[in-house]
Amino acid sequence: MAKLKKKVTLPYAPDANLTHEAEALGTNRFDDVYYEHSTGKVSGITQEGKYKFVVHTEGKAELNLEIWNDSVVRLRFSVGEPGRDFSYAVSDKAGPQDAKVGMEEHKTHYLISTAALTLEIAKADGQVTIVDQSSGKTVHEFAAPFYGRSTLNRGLEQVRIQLKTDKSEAIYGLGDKAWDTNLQGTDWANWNEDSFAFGPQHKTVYRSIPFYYGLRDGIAYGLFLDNTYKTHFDFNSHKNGLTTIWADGGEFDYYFINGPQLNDVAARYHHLTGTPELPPLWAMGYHQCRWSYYPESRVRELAQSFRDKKIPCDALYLDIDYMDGYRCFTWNKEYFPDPKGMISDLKDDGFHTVVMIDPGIKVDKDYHVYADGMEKDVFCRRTSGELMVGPVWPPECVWPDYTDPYVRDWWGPLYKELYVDQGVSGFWNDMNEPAVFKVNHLTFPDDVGHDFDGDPTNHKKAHNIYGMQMTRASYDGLKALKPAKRPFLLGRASFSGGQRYAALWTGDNIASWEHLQIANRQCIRMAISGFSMVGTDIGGFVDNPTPEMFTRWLQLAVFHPVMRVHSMGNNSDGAAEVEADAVKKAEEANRQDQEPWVHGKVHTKHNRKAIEMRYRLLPYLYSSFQQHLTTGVPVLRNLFFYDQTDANCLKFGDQFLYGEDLMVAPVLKKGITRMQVYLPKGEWYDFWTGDLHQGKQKITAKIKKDRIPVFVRAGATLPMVDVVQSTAEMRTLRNLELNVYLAKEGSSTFYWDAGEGYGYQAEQYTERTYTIKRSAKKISLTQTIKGEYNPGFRTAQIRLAGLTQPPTSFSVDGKLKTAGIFYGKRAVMVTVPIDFTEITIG
Ligand code: NBV
Repeated sequence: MAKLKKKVTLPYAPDANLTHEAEALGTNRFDDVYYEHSTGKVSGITQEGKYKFVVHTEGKAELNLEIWNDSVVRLRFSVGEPGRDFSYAVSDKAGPQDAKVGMEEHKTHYLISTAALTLEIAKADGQVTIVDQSSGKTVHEFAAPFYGRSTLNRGLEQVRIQLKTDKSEAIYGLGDKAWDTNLQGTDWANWNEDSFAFGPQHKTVYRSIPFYYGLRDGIAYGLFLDNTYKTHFDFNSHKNGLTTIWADGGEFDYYFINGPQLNDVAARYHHLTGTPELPPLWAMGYHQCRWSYYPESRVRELAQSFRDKKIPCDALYLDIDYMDGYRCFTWNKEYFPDPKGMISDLKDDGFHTVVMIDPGIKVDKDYHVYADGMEKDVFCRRTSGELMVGPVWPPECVWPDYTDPYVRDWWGPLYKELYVDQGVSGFWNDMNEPAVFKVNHLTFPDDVGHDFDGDPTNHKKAHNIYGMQMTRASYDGLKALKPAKRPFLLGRASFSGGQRYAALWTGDNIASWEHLQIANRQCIRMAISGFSMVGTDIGGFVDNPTPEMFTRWLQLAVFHPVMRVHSMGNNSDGAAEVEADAVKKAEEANRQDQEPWVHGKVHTKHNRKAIEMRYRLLPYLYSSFQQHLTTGVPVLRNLFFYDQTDANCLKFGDQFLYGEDLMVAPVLKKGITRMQVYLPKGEWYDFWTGDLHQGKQKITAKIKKDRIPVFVRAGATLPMVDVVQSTAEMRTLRNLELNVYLAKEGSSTFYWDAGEGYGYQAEQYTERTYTIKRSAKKISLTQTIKGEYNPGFRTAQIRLAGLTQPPTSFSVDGKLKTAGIFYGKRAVMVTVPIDFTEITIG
């Protein structure tokens, strides 16, 4: 390795003050010197076991290959020997498994193949090319050899690959970026950031999901870079035909995921990084939050208002002010003298209480969490050994090192009093980037040390997984405290795989039309990046929405798995003033409320209608979530996941699919009365009117104030219920609505269980598949039932949409039914026993 004195400006480290300046000064000492590493010539490949290949190189960089299955390959470039084989992101249920693997040596390259792809490794310099066998097309093509750079002062600071791309290649995914759907021509970084009032151009937001999809010449693939350092994705932003991906350290350890369908990639990525457990049903109800509801009388008044106004609601949130002086796991006794009593009364009325827990622990020797944590030495320390101390809400905080399994085990039981003794239902982990007030870089300095599960390192490597490990510690702790309950945890920062521990909300957005559009994009993008349990601060966190904007936001959020209104009220952004009585007084004087009834009678009516729709659709939404867990296909998907060959599906980027059967076209602009909607292939029913439309066409939808365009796939059966005021009331329902949207054929699956607990893992669920078959003379709807759970419904009201004339006969399981048939404007209705096997309509 030579000390380099090249006069170069490095394109990927514009801040690197390296050799050239010093050289210009005529000295042989430099601010820093750097070393470049690559694989160099490949001298051979050896196969170790069934699925692993070691590529022997003449350069300093090494390449290890693992075939995880026919469609997923792991490529691990390391400078020097590969380090510990460890990942926070990859699920421990995933790993190399059955695949047909073959290897051939050719004059210029090696070929490693599976049943789905062929990998070519160039002998000259280790460059990799991957061909999708189903199409014979190249989907992954190095433009340069692997590159690594280390400097004398900073150590290894860059590992990088460069791929050939073309501007026609569409790029999707990458987590919560607020930008347009297609990322081609843009560049991004992943570094979890407390991004208060972020905008679409914000390069780093709250989460790091180094995973993207490429759709290249009709063929989809995915690339997941399993590296926790700051990572960078430049998708041809210099218009040079290159996608450049690099990390600020570690290994270039990545998974190439073959398609050829986008849905295949989504499902494989899910399998790799894991799916969460089914959330409790109440978590999919409507949630009301603000910064902050207090004191107790206000919380009670809030709950009462929901019930009085007949607006359904399942959860009320308490933001930081419920705590005693921002001490996590404590109550402000002045505001909440009897938390247990309040929570229990709320529960009786169908409300779950969710409270915030931050990672910043107040430095206060009389505070049990701090004192115990100090005794057990759980807080992060700098490399000098001193504690990492900084301001968040309390002016001096310390932070548990959640990357240490001992600390995670210490953290979990802290929830006991709130969760077990006082009955709090769910928790909200905020500020876990980790956010630090007052400093421009918003987080810890790099020299903070972390255990990293037994492989100590600094904050540069641990930053992006800190929040995820906090949610892991919380989630595991909650599960251990109440093993029979499904935990509900809402988190902010996360990393790939973090979906196993927490639902997410997108962070501190703004009440603006632009942010309504961002909310839509971010939720879809998060869902296709692994996090289906996602939502936004409905109405916007910063500023106040107009009544129309708020209603449109709610109408969209009916289709976001987490449906929560949140706002900052009249608070400051915290960084400016930590404890300010003045802010509290101002807040009291001007509450800036954001409940669904604050915008007058007409909007209250629209808002109620949206929330009622959410509850009416819950059986469908819950079923879709369960399907997502089994198939790995995201709950929310862009239209092009439905038909990736149709350019209009990309053009109509704001439309999306929810589950298998619904397509939503949200209204994201002010004052709209008409809107173009694109219907992809197939046939689609208008959810509101029952009108049938042919697919592959644009239609002009008339936009009403109290709803947004929603379409149902022909052939679907949508399970729905009557409006209830909370999910607790659902248990009393005896009738299930089956909305059948006729087609030649089609089927849908309804999943239901106790909505809580783990009985469903022991057959206590019911999974009912409805299949439609329509011929010239007869229509039949059959039901097959799996599982042993009795859902409580006794009847099914069948509502048939799509009949052009009244049917002449109805029979249920072979018996002719003459009474109880209603001919509505949009559908024909008939009520039958819930466990019917076949309904035939003549
Ligand atoms: O706890 C106060 C807020 C919270 O309402 C919000 O949802 C978080 O994203 N929190 C941020 C801290 C305030 C920072 C301005």
